[in-house]
Order: sequence, then C-alpha cells, then structure tokens
Amino acid sequence: MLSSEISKLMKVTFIGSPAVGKTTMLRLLSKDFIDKFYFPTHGFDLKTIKLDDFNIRIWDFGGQQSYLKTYSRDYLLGSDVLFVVTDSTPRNVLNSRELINYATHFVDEECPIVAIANKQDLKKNDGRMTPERVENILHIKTYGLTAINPSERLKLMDIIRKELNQIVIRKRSKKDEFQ
Ligand SMILES: Nc1nc2c(ncn2[C@@H]2O[C@H](COP(=O)(O)OP(=O)(O)O)[C@@H](O)[C@H]2O)c(=O)[nH]1
Ligand SMILES: [Mg+2]
Repeated sequence: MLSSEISKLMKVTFIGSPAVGKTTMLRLLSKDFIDKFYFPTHGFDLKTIKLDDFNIRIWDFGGQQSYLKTYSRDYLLGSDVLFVVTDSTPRNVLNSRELINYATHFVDEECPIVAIANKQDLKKNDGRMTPERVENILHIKTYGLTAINPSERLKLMDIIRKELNQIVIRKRSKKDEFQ
C-alpha cells in the first residue's frame, strides 16, 4: 500500500482553552487573513487543507467549558493526532495538564498528544514559559509557536508534517506485522 493511500485523510484535532490561538493556527495554515480581534469559536470550525500527500481535516474546537463537557468525547474520537494548544502562561499550562488527562480517555492509545506553546512573542514581556519549560510540566512533546505571525506558517506546517509522517511509518510497520 502506498503511503498516500494510508494517509488519505488524517484527522488533526486542536483543543485548548478559549483565546489560546487555535483559530489563529487554522487561519495561519489556510492563508486566511489573520485578524487581531477575538471572536470566540462556538461549537467548532472544520477546515480541510492539503499538505504534501496528506489531506488533513482540522477540527478547531470551541474551548468554552460548556462545549468541552458536551461534545468533546465524540469530537476527539478517531483523531490521528491531537494538539493541545496553550498560550504559555503558567496558569493556562496547568489547565492544559487537566485537559490532557481528560482527553487521553477519548483518543486511541496510539494517537500522539502534542503541545503547542503559543504566543511566544509575548514571552519577554510577561513571564510566559518557553516550550522547554512547558514540555517539562506537561511531559509531552512541545513546540513553540507565534501563530499570529504569518512567517510562522511553514513552521506550523513542518510540525504537523513531522507528526503525520511518524504516524504513517507506524501504521506501515503495523501493517507489515500482519503480512
Ligand atoms: N500576541 C499573540 N496573540 C495571538 C497569538 N495567537 C493568537 N493570538 C491572539 O489571541 C486571541 C485569540 O486567538 P484565537 O485564535 O481566536 O483563539 P482560540 O479561542 O483558541 O481559537 C486573538 O486576539 C489572536 O489574535 C500569538 O501567537 N501571539
Ligand atoms: Mg477559536
């Protein structure tokens, strides 16, 4: 089987508290205009983008508590990779820890859970954490990002590509086991 067949459609899921930058990440990937005003996502946004061989469907989940409890279960099911987005403030990083614990119940054991330490541009001003510090606290692979900066588009694409390639390799070797 070709890798392109295996990877035809990938489900990439973004979760995180309101205002951490999930919708901005989606816009960054889809080249939409990035506005600086904040309109909270209600329910969820869904976007399909093409990245190399991958057709990826990204789910950006409205982070409001009410949605989290109501929909998150169905929403997380079948994710190929789950990104937990944080704004890198100590408080939000601690919240993310809870979110990760919660999410692990609803994604497959093999679904990677990866953190994005967003808003790195504000780090110098207000004591936000570096990706390394966030990684030490959350104990999951963490990438730094400034989603509001259009020049970070390739960086975000690389992060997603890297994670998806690892999944394809794993799926392939799993398939080989049965042949
Ligand atoms: N300074 C800064 N602001 C950001 C960054 N990413 C997003 N924002 C802003 O944070 C606010 C919330 O972003 P949004 O993507 O709507 O958050 P969501 O609720 O997680 O979807 C918006 O005003 C964005 O412009 C970033 O990397 N740096
Ligand atoms: Mg949003």
